Amino acid sequence: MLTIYSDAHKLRDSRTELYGGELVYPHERPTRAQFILDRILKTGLGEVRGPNEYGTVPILRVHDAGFVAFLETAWDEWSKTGYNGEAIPTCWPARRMALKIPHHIEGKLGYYALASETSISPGTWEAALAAVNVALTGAESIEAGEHAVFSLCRPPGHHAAMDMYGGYCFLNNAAISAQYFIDRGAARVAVLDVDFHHGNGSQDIFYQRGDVAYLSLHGDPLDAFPHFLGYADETGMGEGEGFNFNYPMKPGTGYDLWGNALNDALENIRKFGAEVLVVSLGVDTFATDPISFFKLKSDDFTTYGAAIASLGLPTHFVMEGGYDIDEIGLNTVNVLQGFENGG
Ligand code: OKP
Ligand code: ZN
Repeated sequence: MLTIYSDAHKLRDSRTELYGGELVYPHERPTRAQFILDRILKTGLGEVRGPNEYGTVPILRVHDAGFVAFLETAWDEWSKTGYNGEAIPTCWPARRMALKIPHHIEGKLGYYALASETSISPGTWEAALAAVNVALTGAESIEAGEHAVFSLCRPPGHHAAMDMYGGYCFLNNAAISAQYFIDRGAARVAVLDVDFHHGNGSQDIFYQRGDVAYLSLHGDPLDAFPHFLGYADETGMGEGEGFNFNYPMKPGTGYDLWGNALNDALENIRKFGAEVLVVSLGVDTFATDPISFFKLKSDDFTTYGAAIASLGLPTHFVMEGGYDIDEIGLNTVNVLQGFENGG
C-alpha cells in the first residue's frame, strides 16, 4: 500500500498537555509518526511518498475562515503577550454567555477551543497544514487510481470541527479528504472512525448532509473524551438524518463486541452506497493504550483490516490517535496489511 508522509509533523512538538491537573509532555508526540514510519519501512508495506501542496482552499471547504486565520496567527499573538508557557485556553463562552469573538488572544483561545489539554506551540500551524497536505495527497492518489492509500497524518484531526480545535486536533484531515472526494464528483462518501475516541469534529461537519455518512466506534462519552458528543441517539439532521451512526461502548470492551459493532457499521456503509471510504484510523483501542479503555489485541487489528477490505471500496486510511507508542507501528501496519491480504 502507498503511504503519504512528511517530516513536517515534527514541527508539532508541544511541551505541555494539561493532563490530570498537571502539565505533562504530550501523549500526542513526534515519535508516534516516527515509529509508524519505521514499521512501514521494516515490513516493506510499499512506497512512501511526500505530499504536494494544496493551499487553504480545500481546508476552507470544511473549516471557517476566521478559525483558520486564528490557528495561523495564534502562536504569534500569544508569544507577544509575554506569557512564558504555551497557549492554553482558560475561559469559555459557557452557558448563557455571549458568543462574541474577542480581540485578545486569551478570549480567542476560549472561543475556538473545545478542550484545554491541547496547547498551541510554535510550529503547530505549519505541522497541521502539512498533515492536511498529506491527507489531500492521499486522496488525490486514490482519485488517480490507487485502490488504497495510507496518509500518515500528524497531528490528528477528527476532533477538529468547523470552527473548533482540541483533543490534540487542529484541522480535520479526514473530513477535508472526504470533502475533496465530493468536490471531485463522488456522490456518496463514508467516513468510518475506528479511533477509540468519538470524532466529534467529523460528525459535526457532516451532521446535516446526506452525501457524507459518518460512522464511529468509540468509548462511551459518558465515560470518555469528548464527553459531550458521540451518543447513540445522534443520527443526523435534515438531509443528514439517518446518515450518522454512533457505536458507544463500555470500559473493557474487547474484539467480540467491537467486531460486532464494526460489522454493523460495514453493513450500513453498504446500504448507504458509498463510492469511497475514508477510515479515521486510530489504534488507541489497543489493550494497553495509556488513555483509553478498550481491550483490542494486536491480531485484532489485522482481522478488522480484512473486514474493512470486504467492502471492496477505494479506501483512504487517515491516521488519528494511538498512544501506546511501543506498539503503535505494529498495530497500525497490521490494519493496513489485514486490508491488503483480506477482502
Ligand atoms: C485524541 B484522539 C483522558 C483525557 C483525554 C484528550 C484525548 C484526545 C484524543 N483522561 N483527553 O482521538 O486520539
Ligand atoms: Zn483517540
